[in-house]
Amino acid sequence: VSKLQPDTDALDESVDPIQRQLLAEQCIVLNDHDKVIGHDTKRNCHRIVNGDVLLHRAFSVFLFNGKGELLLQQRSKTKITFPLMWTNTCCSHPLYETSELEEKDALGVRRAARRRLEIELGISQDSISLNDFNYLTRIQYKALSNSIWGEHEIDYILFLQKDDIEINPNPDEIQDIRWVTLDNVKEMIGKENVSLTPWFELILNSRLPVWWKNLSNLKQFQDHGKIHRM
Ligand code: DMA
Ligand code: MN
Repeated sequence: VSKLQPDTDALDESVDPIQRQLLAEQCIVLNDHDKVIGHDTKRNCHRIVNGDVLLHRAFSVFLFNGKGELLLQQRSKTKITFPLMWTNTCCSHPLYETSELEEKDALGVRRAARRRLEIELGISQDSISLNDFNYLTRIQYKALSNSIWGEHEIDYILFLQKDDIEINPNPDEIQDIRWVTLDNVKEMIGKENVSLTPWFELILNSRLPVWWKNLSNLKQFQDHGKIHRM
């Protein structure tokens, strides 16, 4: 879609080698209505060009245990965007591949979520079925991380409640994890050394509390009709 960045090689020098390889992944480029209009590399989908970032498809997983605690992660210090910030369980992008492009029942996004839960948190793909994800709604937002990298996404919100999942965080992706109640999250806010990602903060300050209180009754919140712009 875009061929706007002539200085990619020089820029990539400053990125951690493991995260640098991932910059070649093909993300799904969208119009404002979540219609696929093309694809481009993770690099080009997160470069700020004239203050703007290409709109692309993403997902955010919120994993709860049987007690209703949410698993948070602190992003590793090598992430190109929002390093060391605390955020929801797992976020990433469905790739521009047939299986992850499937839009029926958000199947492509569910597959991508299961793939990334394994990569980031070591959760075996056998331990989660695609139906376990409760797809709630879509949120569109833009947030710049620094002067080079940013986000501009339509983010599919996926809730998942399951007990006894074995978790082995991948240190290339995750610095730390923590199971929290909503009160715990509120306690974290404003603490020195704790900052939250912009999308997690947006969701926390809008619908997260009501969704969280209704974990066994989420059907009422399922809404594929509207994209919530924040
Ligand atoms: C991107 O997350 C998706 C959202 C919703 C912000 P990310 O930067 O963690 O992506 P990845 O894990 O693929 O680097
Ligand atoms: Mn993104």
